[in-house]
Amino acid sequence: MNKRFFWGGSIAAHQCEGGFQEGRKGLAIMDKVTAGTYEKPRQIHEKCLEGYEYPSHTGIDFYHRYEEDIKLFSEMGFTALRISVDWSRIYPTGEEEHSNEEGLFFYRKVLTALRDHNIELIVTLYHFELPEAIVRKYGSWNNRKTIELYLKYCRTVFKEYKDIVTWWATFNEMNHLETKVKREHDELMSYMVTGLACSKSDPSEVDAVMARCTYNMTVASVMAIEEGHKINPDFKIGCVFGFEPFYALSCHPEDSVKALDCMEDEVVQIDAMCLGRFPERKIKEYKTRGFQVEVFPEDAGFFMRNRLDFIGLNYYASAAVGREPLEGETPDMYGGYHNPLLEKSSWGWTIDPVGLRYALRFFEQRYRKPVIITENGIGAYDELEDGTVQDDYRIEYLSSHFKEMKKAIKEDHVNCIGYLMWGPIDLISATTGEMKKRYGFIYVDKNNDGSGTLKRYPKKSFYWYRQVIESNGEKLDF
Ligand code: BGP
Repeated sequence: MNKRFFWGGSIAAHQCEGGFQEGRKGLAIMDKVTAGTYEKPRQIHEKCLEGYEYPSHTGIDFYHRYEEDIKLFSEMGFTALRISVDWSRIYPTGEEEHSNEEGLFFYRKVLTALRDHNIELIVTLYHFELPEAIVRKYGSWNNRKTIELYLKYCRTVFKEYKDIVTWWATFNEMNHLETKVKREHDELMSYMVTGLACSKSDPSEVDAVMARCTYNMTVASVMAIEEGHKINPDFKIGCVFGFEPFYALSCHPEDSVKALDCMEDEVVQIDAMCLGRFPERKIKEYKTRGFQVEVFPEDAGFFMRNRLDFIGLNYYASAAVGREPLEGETPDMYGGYHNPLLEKSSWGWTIDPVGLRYALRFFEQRYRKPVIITENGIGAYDELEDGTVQDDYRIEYLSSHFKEMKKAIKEDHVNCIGYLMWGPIDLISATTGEMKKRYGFIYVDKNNDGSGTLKRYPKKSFYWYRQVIESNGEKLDF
């Protein structure tokens, strides 16, 4: 493994910060989503109501405890941490003439603390954090006005931190719009990515709206790359995608074609940002389906001039598909079915370490770009006993994935330059809104109903990951 390999973790503002009414932060889309559980879906409210728990309001209180948390990451030997900046802390409604100094000051403190601990900063500019005023006033990414507002926000953040941040990601997982949202109009997923809940849109319009959001966000990403490189040509600007390899349910050739179709859906925007043009196959599809997607003549130039410096890969699971839907089976988050040969996590996510190697190879063959694994991990029920958690299951999950990542790097010569574990400290689950779905090396004493001391406790995996990092991925035993 390269000596400068990034070893660390990823967190997102709305899942950890809290302090939602502090520092003149505006209301963001996830501030209106309630807590839920695996069985009880999160609700999206028009306005925050009395008597409901909205987990983003308090998060794990990273807003006040970031110093303590960064110290713990440093004790594990992290060489990189991916955080997100919450747009609504910088421009509370998206439209202010001047940026919010308090918001910029907060992130400067966090970034400086990371720097002081020799932790490389990787900053995501949009991780499901959109000022809700933009949704109400302009209809979110369905309107090109949002591109303009996003670029203004990006310019502010790029300029403000140009001397301390090199690594940026324009968006997190916008590609879900082409998977679960397109196939099943998944409400929470469409809302997380755009602030528009599919089920609340006019059914005859919803596909066209999502197609426009897909296109506009993709253009916004390449435009932001251009802006960023103007501000500092040394910036490394990437984009983060959720990717699930699809296997064919049988060796029927058409099942294989179906699996390929599903993977192609997942990479529409990666193709656009790496290959220099928005995929022709999509433009044709939009036309055939009668959607009016506004394509400006200058867009082609932005795609051509601005390619990603790296790809961020969020990998959790693989899935299987066949020609026909499987009777009685519910498709997963990306629209695939559970592979009967593999185990599932307690939340039904397929556990497939080999899928990580497969995904890395797929990316290498298609794009030949550096890849950072920007998210991976397992959500599990943890028991705090005597001030720690014996989380052998987490260690087992991670070490099996590391073995496959190492094969991809050493045997397949994939250019993977870092591994960032999702949620190195327990935080709010995005899809279920609960605390009980824990990923971390550090346990946070907080319950689903918001109660708890918020005290932090290193788990067994904390010491194990430290040994992995210290040995640069060589010592995986425990
Ligand atoms: C990714 C998101 C993260 C994170 C992760 C795990 O798709 O980028 O924000 O939450 O999934 O999902 P969950 O928290 O629902 O377990």
